[in-house]
Amino acid sequence: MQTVIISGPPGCGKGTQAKLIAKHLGFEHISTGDILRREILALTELGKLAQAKIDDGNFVPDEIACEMITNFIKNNQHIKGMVLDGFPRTKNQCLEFDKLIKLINIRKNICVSLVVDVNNLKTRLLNRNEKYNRPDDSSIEIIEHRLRLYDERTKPVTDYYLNKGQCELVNGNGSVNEVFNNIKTVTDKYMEI
Ligand code: B4P
Repeated sequence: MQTVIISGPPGCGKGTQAKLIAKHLGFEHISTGDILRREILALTELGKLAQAKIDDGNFVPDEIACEMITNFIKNNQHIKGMVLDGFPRTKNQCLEFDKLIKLINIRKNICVSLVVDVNNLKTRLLNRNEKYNRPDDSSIEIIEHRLRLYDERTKPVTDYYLNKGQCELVNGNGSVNEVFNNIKTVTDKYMEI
């Protein structure tokens, strides 16, 4: 199996691009954010626990995020590859994922880290709020909190993979199509398709 991690700050287009790149590579797309939002809608125990965290712009505990990915992999052992959208989100999640990589023999793993100007991020999230009304996009205070959390806890994910020589920074400021082409150049270099 091969994996592509799409990382970057909230609103950088992780979800938008992960779907497109998964289709391009013939890989499965897995978004921890989407799974959590589905659990919230279904009013499950996990959903109740996740709701308060997500709505306030915070992360769910690392163990929960790791368990979601482990379960997905257990149930999808024979797929060609997966595009991870929103995971790993902390250094701890990177370390846990490394254990999984060894366990299930993931041959190739590359992190694509999207770089987007902060004003662009804020505009995109406020626009998304008008369309989808997501509580975590509902005020500039929550958005700024999420951006701070990114700097403190998720930027180290990019640094972790940069240090391992497994990460490329990609300009995420252009149109959806331009950004897709930027990512495609990277994945087509590293992945066997
Ligand atoms: P996510 O679902 O990952 O969402 P996000 O970071 O807010 O957005 P994303 O970057 O995917 O942006 P999108 O493509 O939608 O996380 C939500 C929450 O879940 C987290 O805050 C956290 O609480 C929790 N969570 C998830 N995973 C976790 C984990 N592993 N551990 C702990 N907690 C976890 O794009 C944003 C908007 O911009 C969209 O409206 C889109 O249409 C627009 N857009 C995209 N690309 C554009 C472009 N090129 N130009 C203009 N607009 C664009």
